[in-house]
Amino acid sequence: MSDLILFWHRRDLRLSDNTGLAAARRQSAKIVGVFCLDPKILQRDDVASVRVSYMIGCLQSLQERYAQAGSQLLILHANPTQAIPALAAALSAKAVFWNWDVEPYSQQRDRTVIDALKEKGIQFLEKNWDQILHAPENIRTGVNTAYTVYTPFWKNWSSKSKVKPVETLLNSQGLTEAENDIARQAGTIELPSAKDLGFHWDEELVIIPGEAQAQEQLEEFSAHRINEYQEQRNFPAVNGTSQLSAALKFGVIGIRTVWQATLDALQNSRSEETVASIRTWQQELAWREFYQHAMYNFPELAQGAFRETFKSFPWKTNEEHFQAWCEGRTGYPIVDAAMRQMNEIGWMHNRCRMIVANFLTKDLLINPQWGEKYFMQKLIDGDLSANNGGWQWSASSGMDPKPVRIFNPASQTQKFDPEGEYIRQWVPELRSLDTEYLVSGNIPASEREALDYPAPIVDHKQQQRLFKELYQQQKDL
Ligand code: FAD
Ligand code: FO1
Repeated sequence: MSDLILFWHRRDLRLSDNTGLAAARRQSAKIVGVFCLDPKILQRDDVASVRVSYMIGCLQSLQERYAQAGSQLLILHANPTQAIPALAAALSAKAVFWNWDVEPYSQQRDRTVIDALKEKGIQFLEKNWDQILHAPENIRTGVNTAYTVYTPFWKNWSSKSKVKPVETLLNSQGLTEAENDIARQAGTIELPSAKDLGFHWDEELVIIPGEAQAQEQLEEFSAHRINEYQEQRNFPAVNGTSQLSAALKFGVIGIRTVWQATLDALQNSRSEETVASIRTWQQELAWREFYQHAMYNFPELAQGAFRETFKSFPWKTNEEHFQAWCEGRTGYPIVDAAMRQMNEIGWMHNRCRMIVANFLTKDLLINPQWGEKYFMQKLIDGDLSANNGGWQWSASSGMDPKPVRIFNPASQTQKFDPEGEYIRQWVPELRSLDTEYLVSGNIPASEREALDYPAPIVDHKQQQRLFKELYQQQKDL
């Protein structure tokens, strides 16, 4: 057995502030990375081309980082439950290390890998968290149950001290020529392009892949925009949020580094407003963690509604309405702008994610699982826990103490896109219309027809009543 530790990357595509990688480096001077392109994930029907393109870009950049450190990132394209233990055995690695993940698929995959490694007498790192600041086991209610409500979760979570960023892998020995040959025989390949894997994204990526870019984005945001976050974050026409979600999804930046940036910003803060803004951004990071803990504690969330009332809700199955929603042709300008933003660039502003999710479930009365899947098919940051959490929150089917939440598209536009700037950007055929029409959504029929813009596919007031009736019936069952 050699000194080699294989480090298996999955959604931690970086060398800096990586807890598992730092633990590996403490135990050995020879760390070689491996990423396994997993057909079980890549062949699912909810994988966005834009997300795979971003991931491949991050892998390219990670390969460069490994080369600079004196080592390499190997690539496999196979079932990891066989390929990872087989590669480790072929290279006589003493251990395989990786960071744990909350997703149900991950848990099952990793247990199988652990069994195979045990059989081969290869060590592994026991349940090491990296994506989150606190292990789910450490954030429990007074009666030792998992939280199902955000506010008390936040109180507990934010009161706990947080680990500082861990050391970056700066140097490591790599494989010898002979070991490289062995690795090739064990199935390692050159990194394919997203296209080679069947994913076509020809547009420029809205988020540039790679660790250096994510770090730069964090520095830029936490030096300036974080101070106005509370005020700016709700306006989709404004660049008021960090756009770090894809980097956080794939662990292209470490969460401890992100948290430290908020502490530094607080320290430099000169007014109550900036402190409040930074705290608000910290709360968003806590939402991310709340949903990850929730997925870990209640894996059944991935299968459907959390609340009993919604487990057998009579959702409509109107394919035409669903298609109009997907394409951004509902006749509701704010909904259409948002869907077109996502279809075109693979990212959507949070305010708009809430508006369109609310519209699909409360106005079209369509099962949130349809929308959840469509989001996963389109988003660069598509993430099971955050997406499922966001959809269940919007559908009122999840962990939200408010029984029913209904958004009125016109009042949302009035509050958050009062000049129709965002609508004009994403629905070009409406650019020349008076702002009043864009905001109210009451576009005269003659204008609509001339612009080839659809009439509203449903009536908001009527659908709101219908939803409430159905909800009441379900509750009374
Ligand atoms: P910022 O406002 O800068 O927030 C910083 C970070 O905090 C984000 O990058 C993200 O990691 C986290 N965060 C912020 N808000 C939330 C939230 N409500 N829930 C969980 N984490 C949050 N986020 C995803 O990362 N992936 C998804 O697939 C996803 N799907 C969503 C679906 C719906 C229906 C809704 C309502 C929200 C969804 N979100 C999802 C949460 C949120 O919309 C995005 O994280 C946010 O818009 C990303 O932009 P940002 O990085 O500029 O966020
Ligand atoms: N992780 C992998 O280890 N291999 C992959 O091929 C892979 C593809 C992929 C595509 C889209 C996406 O959103 C995530 C992807 N991931 C991949 C990361 C994945 O989130 C983690 O592997 C999880 O642990 C799976 O539960």
